[in-house]
Amino acid sequence: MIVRRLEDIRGTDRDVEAPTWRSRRFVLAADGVGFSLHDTVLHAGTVTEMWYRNHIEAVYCIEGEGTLEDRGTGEVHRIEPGTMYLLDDHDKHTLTALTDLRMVCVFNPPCTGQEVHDEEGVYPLLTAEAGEVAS
Ligand code: 9YT
Repeated sequence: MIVRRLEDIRGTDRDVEAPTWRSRRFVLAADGVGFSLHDTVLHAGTVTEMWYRNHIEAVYCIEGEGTLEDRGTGEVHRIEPGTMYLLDDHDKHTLTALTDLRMVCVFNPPCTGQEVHDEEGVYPLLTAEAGEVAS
């Protein structure tokens, strides 16, 4: 059994800052369980284009308000606490944070913690061996 607390992750290499978000990674590929689990805050007033070409992601909003655009269909969904979206078809999407948006994210295959969004918002497919060391 593994128990981790947010305060233990803060300031470590599991606490990653990007221009529009900060993500605390509770579970990563190196944990060897087939998914990763992230607590991500998208900063108020930001717009983030993403496309997880290599991953399936489920996202559950626990704080804040925003919108999610499906760039394939043009559909726009309201995001608020209690809303979950599942990117089950590698959907290109845009997340607009009207306030700080706090999201619990699950990725399969798991993120290693070393991924960086490329210009299309894609994460490369990395393996635990290429990525971080288990802790
Ligand atoms: C909601 C979302 O996908 N944000 C991007 C960050 C990602 N969850 C991560 O790398 O932790």
